[in-house]
Amino acid sequence: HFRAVYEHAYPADELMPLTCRGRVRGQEPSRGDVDDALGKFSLTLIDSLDTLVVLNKTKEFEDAVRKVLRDVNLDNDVVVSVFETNIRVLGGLLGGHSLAIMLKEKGEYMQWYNDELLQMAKQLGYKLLPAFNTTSGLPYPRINLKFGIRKPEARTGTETDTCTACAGTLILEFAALSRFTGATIFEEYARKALDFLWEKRQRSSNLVGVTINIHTGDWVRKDSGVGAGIDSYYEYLLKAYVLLGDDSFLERFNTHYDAIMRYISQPPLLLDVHIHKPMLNARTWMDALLAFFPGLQVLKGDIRPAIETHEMLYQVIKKHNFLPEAFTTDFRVHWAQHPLRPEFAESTYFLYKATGDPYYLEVGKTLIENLNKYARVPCGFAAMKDVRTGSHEDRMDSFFLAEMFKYLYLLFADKEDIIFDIEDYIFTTEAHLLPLWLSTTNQSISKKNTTSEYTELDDSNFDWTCPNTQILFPNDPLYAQSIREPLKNVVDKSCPRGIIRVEESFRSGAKPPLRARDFMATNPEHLEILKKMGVSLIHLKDGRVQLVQHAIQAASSIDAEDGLRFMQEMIELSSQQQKEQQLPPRAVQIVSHPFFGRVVLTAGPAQFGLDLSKHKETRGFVASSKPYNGCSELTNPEAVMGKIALIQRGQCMFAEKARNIQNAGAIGGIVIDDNEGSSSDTAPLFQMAGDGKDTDDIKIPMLFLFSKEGSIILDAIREYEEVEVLLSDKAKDRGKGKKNPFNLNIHTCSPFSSADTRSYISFIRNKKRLYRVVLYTVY
Ligand code: DMJ
Repeated sequence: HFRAVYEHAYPADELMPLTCRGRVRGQEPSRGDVDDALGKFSLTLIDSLDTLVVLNKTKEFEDAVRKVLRDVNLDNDVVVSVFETNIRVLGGLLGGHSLAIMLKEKGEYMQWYNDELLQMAKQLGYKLLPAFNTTSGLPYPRINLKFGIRKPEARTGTETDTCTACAGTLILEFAALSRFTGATIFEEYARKALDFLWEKRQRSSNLVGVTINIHTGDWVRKDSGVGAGIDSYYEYLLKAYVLLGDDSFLERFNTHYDAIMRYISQPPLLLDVHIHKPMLNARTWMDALLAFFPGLQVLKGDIRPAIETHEMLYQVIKKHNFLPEAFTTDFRVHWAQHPLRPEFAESTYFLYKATGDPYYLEVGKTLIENLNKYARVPCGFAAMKDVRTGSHEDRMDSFFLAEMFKYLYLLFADKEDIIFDIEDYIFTTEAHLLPLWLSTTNQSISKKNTTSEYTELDDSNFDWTCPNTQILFPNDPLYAQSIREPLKNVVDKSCPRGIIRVEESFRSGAKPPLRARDFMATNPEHLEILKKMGVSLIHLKDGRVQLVQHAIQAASSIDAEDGLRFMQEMIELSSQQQKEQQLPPRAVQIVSHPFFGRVVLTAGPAQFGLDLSKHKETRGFVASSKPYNGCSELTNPEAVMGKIALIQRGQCMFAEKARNIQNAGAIGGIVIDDNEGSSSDTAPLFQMAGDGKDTDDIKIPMLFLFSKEGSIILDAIREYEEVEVLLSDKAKDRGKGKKNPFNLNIHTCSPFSSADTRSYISFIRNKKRLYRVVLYTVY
């Protein structure tokens, strides 16, 4: 496969394995951010240099280094990602240099080598430095290799945000560069960025968000997990401690780790939460990047949750052949692609090293078999476009050779198969090898003293010790298996056998500590009780709240039963309230040419304004309001006067929008969802609630359309300008038996089906909020 890269792609950055050619940026259709890794610097060649040595391809390594020195230009007029260039190219050059000097010292290969890769690394390091020219010290996300930043020719430098991992994954490469060369500036810059992120952590939860403003330090995205956008920030804090021996990095890592285990870890799941309200889950799905986390937990010495999460991920892989880019909490595919990411192989390698359990070799074998069976193509390995269909994408990212090959090889390699002692090195996030002796070289940058800023963590888990298999598995070779055993069917989709125990539990008449009718999602005490009962609260994008119970996450079996009772009460409350509060969907019908009433869009009603079920329909031409969100007085009243105004959802209450368009003279309003891709086919309709005040002043009818339906009207305006619609209770030609969107009381098989299981899905309304209840029960 290295040969395939040389033959078909070199000197291009990446191989296109389906068409057997190189991917040259600018010559292929743009793929957006993904292309920011491509700097016309033979990315795959540099990223895979040290893999060649690990695989004992020393001669090939020597040739590859010569090619890099002869052909690679780091001065291209191309805008690249600072993060990707650092981990793949700077890391690749430094990993190559580390092994080149190791080989030279051995006296056989690389005798001619005179630190040339290091000189290239230094040149690249200086090219990245202008990115740090911000008051915060956080780097800009992109830089032009030739023109730097901000100059007009640079075509970059106007960005305001970056991801936490992007700003926090520099210290290993930058410190190594400083220590190899004696130029301290690199380590200083990387430290400054890390210091700033630490300062900005959310102080009550000790979590960081996904995206931060590089000028103000404000969190732009306040959700927090261990996957995409944050992952390697945590990894580099722990590894910086290992490589540089600076205690402050370990203290920071431990503080974050404590928060992760408190809020994000919901074994075997790792679920994103809000940094300000860490008891609230922010998502119903997990991304594939978090698969590195069990490997990091091994390095930290916390093996039990590492085994649990890894086992859950393995079962997802067995179900879909690969880890989908994102999957739901009930293990369905959320994003179907898989770009041959190495994170799971990485964790498998570290777990095998920690446990010696041959189970992990079996896991590795499955990974290799699946790669050969589903991803191998004549010119290499192709990314999966959709793990469900097995379709391919013409893409083989450089990390496939840099990381996947390395970790899979190392998993099966004996000590004698590797020509150097791998234990003398640390793996960067791109699996490049940096020698641990750097910790005692050129230490001119002052270490931060440990200060009272760090909370004492009262837990032996945070001892200043390295993981030790003797302590981790005291006299029990079956320890890892005993942790995996209860999880062995966690993702299994086989149907449960019975529900007797659930019903028995309810017949006993016991009441949960929190009654469903009293529950308020804003009450912190209620949230505590929920957590104890294994019930997670997830805020959905459309404003609803989802309740999910995983009985295995409850504090005890009694709490789990309480959780069940609570969920059962919620379901009962739901069906009761559904009966009371059901509202038939409304319709927006396009009646003008060329639609003539044939296009009928399902719309949600409002709890205020003209009730279309009691009054005649409203007919009128549509006009977009300005501002489009309708949150302030309209600047185009002449355009909406006597018309039905279109307004975008968000930024203020529905009632406020209604008042603003009514004041401008509109005869009705249609609010269009701002969640791209939403549709009444896939999301349940809801009523637009008032603002808690008297809404009698709102006289015009208001309807809600999801984004897909809304864009039909917007497209029609673009094409025909004059578009007339009818807002009504129900269009006359609509079929009867269309399913009631509120009436979803579905019994399905739970993914947690190690034994008797049952799940319910139901939509309920409680205290004017719509809840979706999903109950997973495990026995
Ligand atoms: C790699 O480039 C690195 O591991 C990075 O930290 C995130 N993940 C990709 C591969 O998935």
